[in-house]
Amino acid sequence: MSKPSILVARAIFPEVLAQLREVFDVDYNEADDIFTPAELSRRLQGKVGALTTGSERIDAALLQANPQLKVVANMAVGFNNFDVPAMTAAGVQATNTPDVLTETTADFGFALLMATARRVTESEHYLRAGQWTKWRYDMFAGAEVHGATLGIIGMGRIGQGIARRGSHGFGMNVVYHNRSRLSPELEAECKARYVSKQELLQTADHVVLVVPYSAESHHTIGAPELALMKPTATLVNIARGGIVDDAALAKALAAHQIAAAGLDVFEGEPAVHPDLLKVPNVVLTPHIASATVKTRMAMAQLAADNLVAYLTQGKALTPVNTLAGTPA
Ligand code: 8YV
Repeated sequence: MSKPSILVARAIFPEVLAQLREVFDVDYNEADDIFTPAELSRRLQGKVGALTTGSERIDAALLQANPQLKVVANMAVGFNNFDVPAMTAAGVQATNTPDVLTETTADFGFALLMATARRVTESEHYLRAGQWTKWRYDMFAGAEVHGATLGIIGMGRIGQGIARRGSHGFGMNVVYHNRSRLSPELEAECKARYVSKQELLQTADHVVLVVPYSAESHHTIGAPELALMKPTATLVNIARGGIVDDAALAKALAAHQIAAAGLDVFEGEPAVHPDLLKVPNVVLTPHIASATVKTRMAMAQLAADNLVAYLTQGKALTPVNTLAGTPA
């Protein structure tokens, strides 16, 4: 009997690919390049499943051109590359990789916060450029982290992980803003206090963004929000490009309206707004918050397990949408 055909849309761990090849006939795109929408649609012809990596757009046009498609497993917790209502209407199961990346991503949020507040990359560039010839009392003097006020926008699993690190590890005063409040038990565990977005922006020394991307969260931080922040404050975005208006942020950084920013995600990435590359007070990383060997392996494994579970047993492990007739 022939095996069902799937597409693995970008390079993954060889061990995980080998497992998939035992069950499926795999069309593998080993290249690092992301497919254009037309290429993706063409490569999906005849495929019942796909493993995507968070950037491949799955929309109504693609689904219409590929009515045989049954499941798309995203190797990411975020799934803003999916048009979920269109997938549900087409009877296509969407899956993501929650939980396995929570702590690693929260670690990185803190790494970026520390690097930004303490001017780590800026000072390294200075040293590498041979400019370190003497010591000065104010050389790369940054902002305190311990004991400071940490404001978290988006209090899902990763936001809670950052809150715990801040309150328990660094004695920070943690405030958060979210669509809904946490339970009193979770607020106590995270030692985090719910405040309005305005209060958070006005009082936080460090603002970390961990909110999922949607039309509603587009430009959560733009010029008006940056104007509310303290001139000594730092901003960290480990959520998604588009949550921050990057052009407005570059202007605010150049004008020292806020002290510094740490960005792992960008509007239109992998392109980065050219004005962000010109300002020294920003730490820039190429969307690596979940990038430890162990976590990326766990993400790939879970995405692959979702494909196998859905296509062999009709039930995904971590579904994003609920389809009519799916077993509970
Ligand atoms: C991924 C992410 O590495 O999980 C997410 O939502 O942003 C990252 O962990 C990225 O989407 C590529 O898979």
